[in-house]
Amino acid sequence: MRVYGSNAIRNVAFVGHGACGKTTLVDALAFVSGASRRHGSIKDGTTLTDYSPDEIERKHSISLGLGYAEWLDTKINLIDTPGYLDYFGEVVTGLHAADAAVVVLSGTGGVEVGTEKVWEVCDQLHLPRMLFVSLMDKEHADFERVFADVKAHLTPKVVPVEIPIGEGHDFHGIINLFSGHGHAYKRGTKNGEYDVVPIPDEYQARFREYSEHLTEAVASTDDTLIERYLAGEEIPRAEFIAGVKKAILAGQIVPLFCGSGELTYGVRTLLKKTVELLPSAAEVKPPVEAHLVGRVFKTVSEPHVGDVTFFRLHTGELKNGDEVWNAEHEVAEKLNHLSIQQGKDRIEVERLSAGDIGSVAKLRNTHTGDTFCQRDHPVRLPPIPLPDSVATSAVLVKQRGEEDKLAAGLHKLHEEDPTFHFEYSSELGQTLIHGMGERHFDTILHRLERKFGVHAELIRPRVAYRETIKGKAEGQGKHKKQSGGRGQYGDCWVRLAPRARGAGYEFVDNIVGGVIPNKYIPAVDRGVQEAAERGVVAGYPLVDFQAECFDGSYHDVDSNEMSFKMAGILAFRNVAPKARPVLLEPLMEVEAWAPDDLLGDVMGDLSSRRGQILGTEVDGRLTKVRAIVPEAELYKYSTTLHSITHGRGTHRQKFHAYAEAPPEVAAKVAAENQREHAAAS
Ligand SMILES: Nc1nc2c(ncn2[C@@H]2O[C@H](COP(=O)(O)OP(=O)(O)OP(=O)(O)O)[C@@H](O)[C@H]2O)c(=O)[nH]1
Ligand SMILES: [Mg+2]
Repeated sequence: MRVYGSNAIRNVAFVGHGACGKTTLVDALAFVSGASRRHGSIKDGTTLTDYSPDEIERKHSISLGLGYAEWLDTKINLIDTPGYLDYFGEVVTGLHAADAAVVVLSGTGGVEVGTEKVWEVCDQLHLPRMLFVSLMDKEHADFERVFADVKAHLTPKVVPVEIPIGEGHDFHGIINLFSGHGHAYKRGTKNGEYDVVPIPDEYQARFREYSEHLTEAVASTDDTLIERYLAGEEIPRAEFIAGVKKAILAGQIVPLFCGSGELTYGVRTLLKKTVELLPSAAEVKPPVEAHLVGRVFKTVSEPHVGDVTFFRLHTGELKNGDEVWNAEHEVAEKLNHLSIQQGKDRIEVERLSAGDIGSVAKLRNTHTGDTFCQRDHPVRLPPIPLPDSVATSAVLVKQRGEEDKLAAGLHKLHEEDPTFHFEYSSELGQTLIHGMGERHFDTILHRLERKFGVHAELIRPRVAYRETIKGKAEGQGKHKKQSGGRGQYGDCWVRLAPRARGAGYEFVDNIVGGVIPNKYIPAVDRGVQEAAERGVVAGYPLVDFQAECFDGSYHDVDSNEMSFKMAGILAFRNVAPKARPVLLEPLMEVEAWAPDDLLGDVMGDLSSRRGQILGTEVDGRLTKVRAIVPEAELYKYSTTLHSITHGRGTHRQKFHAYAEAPPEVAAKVAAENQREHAAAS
C-alpha cells in the first residue's frame, strides 16, 4: 500500500436518508477506482461497507463503514454512514471524522427527513458539501424535481453541475458542465467507463442555462472573477475549478451531481471532482495545534479479532509499531499492525500521514472518544456530541443464569455504540436500556445473541410508583407473644399525617412519662419505615408522611427492640389504610418537536396519554410542544411520534414530579401487583 501525503488525502462522509444509495455508491467508488476488487451489491450482501451479518441480513447499514478509493494519485477515504435515524449517532461520528460530505439523494425520493437531519449536522460542523442524486436509473427518477426540492427545502445555494441524459429506464448518459461534453454509458457498464459524445440537441438549451447559472454562481463569490466574467472574458479551466472549490469550502455553493451507484454511471466524475473540489487533509485546520493528535471515533468488536479501533489522525505522522500516549487513561499504546480499512479488510501500512484515517486491533486501554498524542504533549479532544437517547425499554434474559453474560454483552455494545446505554435499576428489579428507538433495540438484541450468545427479549419497564396518605389517622400496634420461657411484648400508638410532596418521612417522638422506654423508640420508627416500604395501596413505597408515636406500654421482661419494631409495623398497617392512602405516579416533562401541520395530531396523541399541554413555541423549522405526561403512558412514545410525524418529530423527556394517580389507574396497578404476588408465591 502506497503512502499518501496529507495533500493527497480526502476524507469524505457519505450521508443521507435511509436507502438513498450511499453504501452502493461507496462500493462503486472504491471498485471503479480499482482499490476494491469486487463490485458488490446490497441484494447479494457483498458490498464493501455493509459486511456485518446484521447488515447483510437486513439489507441496510447499521454502523459506519470505512473504505477508500485511489484516483488521480489521491486517496479518498470513504466513510459510509447509515440512513435510518436509529443509527444517527454513527452519522454524527462519521461527519466528525470527515473533512467534507457527499449528501446522497435518491432520484425518486428527493429531500427526505434523513436528508434534513444530516444537513443540519453538516451545517453545525461547517462541512463543505457536494450533493449526489443517485438511483437515476430507477423508475420515476426525476432530476429536475430533486433539484427543485433541494432548492426549496435544503439550500438555495445548490448548483447543478451535471444533467442526466434520459431518466429511469432510459437513463444512459450524463452531461458534464465543466467539460461541456456528454458521457454516454452502455448497459452492462461495470467500471464507470463511458464514451465522450456531443451534447444532444434537445439538451442544448438546458445545458446553456445551467452553465450560465454555474459560471455566475462561481463568479459572484469572487470579486476579481465577477469583473472578468462581466467583461465577457473566458475564465480558464484551472482557475474556474479553483473558484468552484473556494466557493464550496466557503459554503457559498453546493454542486449537484447525478448518476447510479448500482450501474456505476457518473462514478468516475464523482471521483475526479472529489479530488478536485473537496479539501485535502492538509487544507483543514486541526482541532488543536500539537505534534500528534489522533481521535478514536469508533470501536468495533470483531469475531476472532477482538476490538478494532478506528481513529482519525489530525496532526503528526505515525509509523507501524509506534507507541502513542492515551491521555484519557494515561497509558501508552503500541500500534502494532497499523492499518487502514477497506470494508472489513484491514490493510497493513508502513506509515500514516497527518489527516489520514487508520485502524488498529487489540488495544488494551483505548476506547471510543479517546485521544492519541505524545506523552510530553498530552491532549484530550472534547467528546463528539452524540444525540440523546429517546427510548427506554427493559430487557430480560430468556434463560435464568445468563444475567452476568447479559451485563457483559451490554457493556461491550455500549463501547461500540455510545448512543446506547444500560443500567440495572435495583428499585425496579430490571435491566433498562436506553437508545434511539425500537430498530436500535432490535439490533442490540441481535448482536447480544450473535456476539455474546445471550438470548434476551424486550419487556415493558416497570414504573416506579409511590404511595402517600391524604388524611390523618391514629391507632395501635401491639405485638404480644407468650411461648414457654421469655415472651415478646411491644405496644405503641401511632398517629400518621401527610407531609408536602417531596418532604419525605418524619418521625416524631411524643412519648411522655416513659410509657415506652427511650431505647425502644427507634425500633418503632424502624418498624414504621419498614412497613411503609411495602405500601398499602399497591405494594409501592409510601412516602411524604409523618409518624408520631404518642403512647404505648411495655413489659419488664418480655419487651425488646424486635418486639417494638413489630409493634411499629402493626401500627402502620393498622393506621395507614384509614389515612386515605393514594397511589402516586411519576410524571414526565415532555418536549416534542413536530412540523407545524402535524402539531394537532401530536397534541391530540399527548392528550390521549393523559398529558397536560403546557404550551407551544416555534423552534427552527419545527414547533415544540411542552407537556406533562404520566410516565406509564410514555412506553414506546418515540415510535408513535415517529409515525405520526413521518419521521420528522423527535422528543425529550425528563422526570417532573410525583402526583396522585386517578382512582382507575390506582385500581389497575393494585390489581397488577396482586397478580404478580400471586404468581410469585
Ligand atoms: N436502481 C438502483 N438501485 C440502487 C442504486 N443504488 C442503490 N440501489 C438499491 O437501493 C437499495 C438501497 O441501497 P443502499 O446502497 O443500501 O442505500 P443506503 O443509502 O446505503 O441505505 P442505508 O444504509 O440503509 O441508509 C438497495 O436495494 C440497492 O440495491 C442505484 O443506483 N440504482
Ligand atoms: Mg448503507
